[in-house]
Amino acid sequence: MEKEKFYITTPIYYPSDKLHIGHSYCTVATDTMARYKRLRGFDVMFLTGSDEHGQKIERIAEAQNTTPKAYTDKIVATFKDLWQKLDISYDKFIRTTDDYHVKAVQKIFKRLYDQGDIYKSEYEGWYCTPCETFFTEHQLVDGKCPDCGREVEKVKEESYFFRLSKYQDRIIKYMEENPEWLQPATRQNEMINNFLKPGLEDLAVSRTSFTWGIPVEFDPGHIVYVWVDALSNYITAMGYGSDDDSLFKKFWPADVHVVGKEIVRFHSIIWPAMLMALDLPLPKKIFGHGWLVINGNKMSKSVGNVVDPFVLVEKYGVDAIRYFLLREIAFGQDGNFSNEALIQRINSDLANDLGNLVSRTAGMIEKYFGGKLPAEQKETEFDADLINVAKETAEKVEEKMEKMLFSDALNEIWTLIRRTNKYIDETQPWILIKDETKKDVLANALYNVAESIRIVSIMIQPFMPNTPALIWKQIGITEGEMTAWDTIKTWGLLDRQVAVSKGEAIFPRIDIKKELAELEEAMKAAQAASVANQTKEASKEDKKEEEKEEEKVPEITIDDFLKVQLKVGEVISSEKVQKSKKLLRNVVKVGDEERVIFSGISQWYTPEEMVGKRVIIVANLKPRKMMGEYSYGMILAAEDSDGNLSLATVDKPDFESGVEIG
Ligand code: ME8
Repeated sequence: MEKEKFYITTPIYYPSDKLHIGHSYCTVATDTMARYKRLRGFDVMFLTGSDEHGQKIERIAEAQNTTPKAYTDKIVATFKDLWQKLDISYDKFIRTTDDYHVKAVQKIFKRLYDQGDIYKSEYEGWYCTPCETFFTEHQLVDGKCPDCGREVEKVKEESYFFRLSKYQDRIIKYMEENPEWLQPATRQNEMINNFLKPGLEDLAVSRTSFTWGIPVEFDPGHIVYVWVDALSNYITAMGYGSDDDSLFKKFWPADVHVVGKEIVRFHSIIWPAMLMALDLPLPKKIFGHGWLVINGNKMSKSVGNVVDPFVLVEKYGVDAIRYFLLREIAFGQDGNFSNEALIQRINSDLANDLGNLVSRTAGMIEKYFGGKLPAEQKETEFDADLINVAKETAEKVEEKMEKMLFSDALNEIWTLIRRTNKYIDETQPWILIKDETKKDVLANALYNVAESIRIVSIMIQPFMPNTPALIWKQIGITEGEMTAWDTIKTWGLLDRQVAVSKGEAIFPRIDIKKELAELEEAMKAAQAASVANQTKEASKEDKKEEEKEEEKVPEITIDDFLKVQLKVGEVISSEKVQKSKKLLRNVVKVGDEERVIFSGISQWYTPEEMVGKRVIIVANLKPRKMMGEYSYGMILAAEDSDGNLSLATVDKPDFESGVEIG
């Protein structure tokens, strides 16, 4: 019987010379899904690649005194190296500089032109080079790029336009009829309300002011807009527009495009419109994941807060990193990255829960039975529940994986791991061993634990490509029938006379104090150069403080004021901090981000009163550790002479959050 196909893609990456763990997140998640589908018997096509054209790359190459192609060749090599280190099992890697892609994009452009979906006109507007995106005047925020906040450039040039507006109603209808198409569901509402309903304008799809791109075949002074070039990769990689389109026929439409939330707009509006114009079916699903953030800011090279994935993999191993990324952050939401959280997860989930379970079990079978369980075994009263939890876990894991809820799927697997550890505590092998007549009960208990480990080891495969084999070695099985995915639903497949060979700990514990101290040391070293300077500054600061005291309310310049970034935030949850009389822990939505902000206002506001309030926050305040957690900003309030407190707020109750005040 022919296998069912599954086509999954990551975005194609801009060649950045600073790859960070945020980039890896999307690819690790996509890889996990691809591995899962392969294990379930699908014929999988997993596509990734590089998005190499555009003015941004042209300028970087120029600055580095090299050609764009030489620059991208170098970076693409580091991509491939990173994907290898992270065990990314892609089936195809497309480069937009590949000849077949260039030719196919030219054909696509020509076809759209011939049929009237692309026409020539003049473009006047704003262009954000880092985002490679055009904006109209009214789309800018404070005259800056609405996506990244950077400067935009005025461009006026002859340009080809794609009739995006023509497809607006069809896209809205499609989204409304297919509410599961764009995930998570909130992203769909955002697209409809913020972009589609206000009206789409035709899209400038060619440039003439630079040359690094795919020339329009019939008008070579024009370069194809980089997003039209890039989005086409999902079909050109399968041979669309080439002499051999058999892969395209087999795999299109894609089952899912996995993309970061900031590029959902391109994938759910421009891409479907292009496909509709080409008379092709739309991808079956688009999943817009959240960002890895550090102290509330998206990890990105321009912010300067990137964490190097090569270093992390080297230090903690690839399986631990993959586990952390998918366990810690609910797929679809933003999640904070910290070394502390990473080490804690490694110690508690991997070393304690899983690692310990495996080594304890192999150790006991070795110690009590010389490495092999006897055939005589007798059931215990605790078996039924363990077996039941294992069965339920198998079902739930599949259900969560189908929805790409990776963190939830891992949570289910860990429920079984913890239940198995509890089963050991219930059956107490160390007591049973003392009673010669209970050897059969002991053997049965250890068998059940080993069988549960087998089931766990199969389910973790999509997430952790290397750990399962280490476990199988310890419980005496090899990859094959016993490790096939479907066997997770059948209890008792493992040979009752399990023969173990205890090995090294699969996840050694990390001394968190020592590790964090080392990291701190490294940070201190980096700061050392400025220490002397700081001391000088400190005495100056003291002086300034005294002066301030004298002045009471010092005058500030407009420049001083502009240093403070005030923003509108919406409190989406709030709770009292247990050990504090004054503090509330608020989660505040500021545009796309969610920040934790502590505020000493619990005497005046209950958590219930806080939720839904639009507050004014100081957004660029250095994060402060309070009650063991960082607070990212300050909520502004005024206190009168009677000690009454009132929050500063905006006077329209539904005012958009994230907007800057000034
Ligand atoms: O957008 N956390 O490429 P890109 C999570 N070339 N994901 C992150 C992240 C972070 N901190 N930083 C980046 C492009 N990403 C286009 C795509 S597709 C036809 C063209 C993710 O290299 C980001 O969300 O800027 C995106 O999904 C991917 O990395 C590539 O980003």
